Parts: sequence; structure tokens; C-alpha cells
Amino acid sequence: MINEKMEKAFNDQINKELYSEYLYLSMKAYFERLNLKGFVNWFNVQVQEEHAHAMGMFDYVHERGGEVELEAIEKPETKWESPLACFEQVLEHEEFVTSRINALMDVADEVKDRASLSFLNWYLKEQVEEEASVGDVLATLRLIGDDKKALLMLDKDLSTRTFVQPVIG
Ligand code: OFO
Repeated sequence: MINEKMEKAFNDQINKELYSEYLYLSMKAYFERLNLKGFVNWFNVQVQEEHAHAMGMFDYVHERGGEVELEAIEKPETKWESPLACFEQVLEHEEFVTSRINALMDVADEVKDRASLSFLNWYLKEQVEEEASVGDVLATLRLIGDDKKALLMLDKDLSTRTFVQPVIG
């Protein structure tokens, strides 16, 4: 049976993961407005990944005999100054999520829940990958500056990203 404090921490994180899904959906809509379909595809994969992250925790809490209580999802921003500004926010957000996963692991440590620690290791590794892949796009966007042709080339690159259903835990 999952400890109450641990259960609450997972419930909070489910909300954060669903917010991530919502934020990236809003960013997808922004790139639809710009007609940059490769970016749209990149965010579409991001949306699916965040959904999988939330559901991984949703299932885990139940598997441990706990209860999931969903909270309201905050309204995400809807507009960005530029693709670069948008990706700066993505990186900032992922760094925030990494700090939340670390905090969740601190709770698991505190209540001596080794099963949750082992489960959360997957999320920690995933955050390292997320920050790296976002950092790559961000670095390219910084190089691109105002070069529209180069932006279209990046857009083409991002159109090849595909979603792979993760095996969590
Ligand atoms: Fe769920 O990793 Fe991004 O936020």
C-alpha cells in the first residue's frame, strides 16, 4: 500500500504532467498558426509523451493500492514572440519538471519507499533525454536567428520525429 504523503506527491505530479501535455498542445496550436508543420509534428509527439508520463503515474498509484484524484489543469500561455522564445519556455518548463521529479524522489527517500524510487528512476532518465533534445532544437534556433530558409530546414527535420509508446518503470 502506498504511503499517503507519497500518494499526494504522485497526484500533484500527475497534474504537472497533464499541464505539460496541455502546454505543448497550446504550443502546437501556435505553430499551426505559423504553418510550420514540422514543429507541429514535434509538439504532437511531445503531447503524446506527456500523456504517457501522466498515465504511467496514474496506473502506478493504482497498482500500489492508492487513489488518484485529479485537480484542475492551469491555463497555458497561447502566444509566443517567436519560435525561439517558445523553445526557451520549453527548456525552462522541462527543467522545472526535472526539479519536481527530484522532489518526488526526496519524498520516496523520506518515507523509505524503494519501489517508488525505482519507478521514478525511469522519469529521471527521461528528463535527461528531454532536456537534451529540447536543448538541441534551442541551440539550432539560436544559430538560425532571422534566417527564414534555415528555419524551414529545421522545420523539415522536425517533421521526422515519431512517437514511440514508452515502457515506463
Ligand atoms: Fe513529462 O517530461 Fe516533459 O514535462
